[in-house]
Amino acid sequence: MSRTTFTMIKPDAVSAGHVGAILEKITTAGFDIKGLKMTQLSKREAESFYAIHSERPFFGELVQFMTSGPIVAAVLEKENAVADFRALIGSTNPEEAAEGTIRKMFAESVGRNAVHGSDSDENAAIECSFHFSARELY
Ligand code: ABT
Ligand code: MG
Repeated sequence: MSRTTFTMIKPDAVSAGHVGAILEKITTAGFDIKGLKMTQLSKREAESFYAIHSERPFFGELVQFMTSGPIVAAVLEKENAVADFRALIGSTNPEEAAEGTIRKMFAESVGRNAVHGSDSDENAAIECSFHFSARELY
């Protein structure tokens, strides 16, 4: 099992001013930040990042939302990183997210849900290298 996962603080949470509070939750939960950057996804980048959902009815809105403003991307390290981070962020739909999870605290809706977390070790590796070069990781 890998010790690495990837997260994005999404445009809704960045524009609402939640970056500091979310990073605080992440580090308090025991994750080390190995890489961190603010950036804005192009339409092409968002379409490629979410290509798995390209046939879903919400794809257009998803790409529109994810390109609507800057995001904060981070590479995180911890024992059992992928599963532990998914537990920390909570369910995709904030109405179903457990008390104390990042999405329960900061997400507006299923489509504007504050944070992304990789769903497998394989995708974590792909997503980390999508956003960070080796010299941007510490
Ligand atoms: P991500 O971390 O963004 O991948 O979310 P998560 O893995 O929890 O959920 P999935 B199923 O991967 O959803 C991807 C994005 O699609 C949005 N979405 C999903 C909708 O807008 N409507 C829906 O009905 C579903 C199932 C939520 C996710 N994100 N954003 N932004
Ligand atoms: Mg997902």
